[in-house]
Amino acid sequence: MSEHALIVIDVQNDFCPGGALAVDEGDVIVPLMNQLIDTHSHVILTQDWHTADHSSFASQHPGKAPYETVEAEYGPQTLWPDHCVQGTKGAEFHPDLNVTPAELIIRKGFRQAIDSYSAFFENDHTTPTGLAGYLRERGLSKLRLAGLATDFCVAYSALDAVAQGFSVEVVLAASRGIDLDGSVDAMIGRMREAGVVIR
Ligand code: VGL
Ligand code: ZN
Repeated sequence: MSEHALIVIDVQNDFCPGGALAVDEGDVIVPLMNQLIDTHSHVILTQDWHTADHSSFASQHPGKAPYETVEAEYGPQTLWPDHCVQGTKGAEFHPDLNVTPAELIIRKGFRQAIDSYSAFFENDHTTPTGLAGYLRERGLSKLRLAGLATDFCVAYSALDAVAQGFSVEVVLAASRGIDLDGSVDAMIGRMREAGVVIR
């Protein structure tokens, strides 16, 4: 069993083919993710969990379309199709994901006025989710991250994790990206520069 804590990012129906914000091949990672889950003694899941009127949804901004950007109080915010609404099928984990061994599920993006890509901080980069404190109290300093999407929730989680002093690996084979204007390559570059080990 690896001593790394595995953090499984947002493997939810809405990020898989047929979902509201489908990531290409988002479902293809599930068998490999299940192998990773089997070989880690600490497994943590994250779950994007938005209110139906969430401010990151283009539907809440008259005249705006998905993938456009608005200026939020905390800075620029990309607008998305409605996705991962609390209590819906789309917000559920992929049905084949082995969620049973998970010791913690961190939900994020549940406050209407603020999005949260990172598992550690909301998009204001100051409101903590509590995950860093959890990991520290449990003595878990080595993290391995994978999931959806490489260039958003995986990348921002990895960047925050190194900034918080954790040792961080991202497993690309068990991740897939949204890729807006080359954002996958850009975010992989930012992660490497910050000291994230890309596997
Ligand atoms: C995500 C966009 C909006 C992600 C979540 O999980 O990467 N991306 N909400
Ligand atoms: Zn979201």
